[in-house]
Amino acid sequence: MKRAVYPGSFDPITKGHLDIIKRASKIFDEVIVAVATNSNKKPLFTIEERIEIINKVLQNYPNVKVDTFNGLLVDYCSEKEAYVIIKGLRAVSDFEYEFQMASINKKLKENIETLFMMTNTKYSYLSSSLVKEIGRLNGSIEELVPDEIIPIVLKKLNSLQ
Ligand code: COD
Repeated sequence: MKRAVYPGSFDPITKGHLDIIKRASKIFDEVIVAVATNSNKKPLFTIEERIEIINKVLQNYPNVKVDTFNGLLVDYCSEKEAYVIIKGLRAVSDFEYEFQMASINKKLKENIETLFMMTNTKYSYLSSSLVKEIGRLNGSIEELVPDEIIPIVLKKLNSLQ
């Protein structure tokens, strides 16, 4: 079975993430969307909330699983017998960081490949941070996150104000 891991913070999942997941699910037998629990970023949603949100969005994709991991990504991949890490690339600005990550991951585990997928151009500006900032400032997030999670994101942002 060709299994790939798509790791991230997904705080929250955006239409850009979803586009990568949908495209990857056509290439691999199974895609694991792996939510990192040890991110340095201060999250808006708890890990449990993020898993619930992602499951809601991906309920019609039977070959996509949602999971969490802590520790090194490559160790998690080995444990799951997944030898491909999927990353999304938006712009040149993503490249330097992602190149560094792919190189260190290759050094840590040589049998694991990082596969980069170019963003759909209509989502090339999109990030979870932008969604949070726009929502917090009462802008429309309709084009940015999947429809079914808009109320969840707005409710969470409002609860913090
Ligand atoms: N279009 C396409 N792709 C996108 C878009 C978009 N609009 N937005 C984001 N993406 C891609 C990102 O480039 C990334 O590949 C993925 O989607 C997830 O994005 P985020 O922002 O949710 O996730 P990050 O960047 O915070 O995730 C970082 C990791 C958790 C993957 C990383 O920190 C990690 O691997 N941590 C585990 C510890 C480890 O092993 N570190 C490396 C060795 S030191």
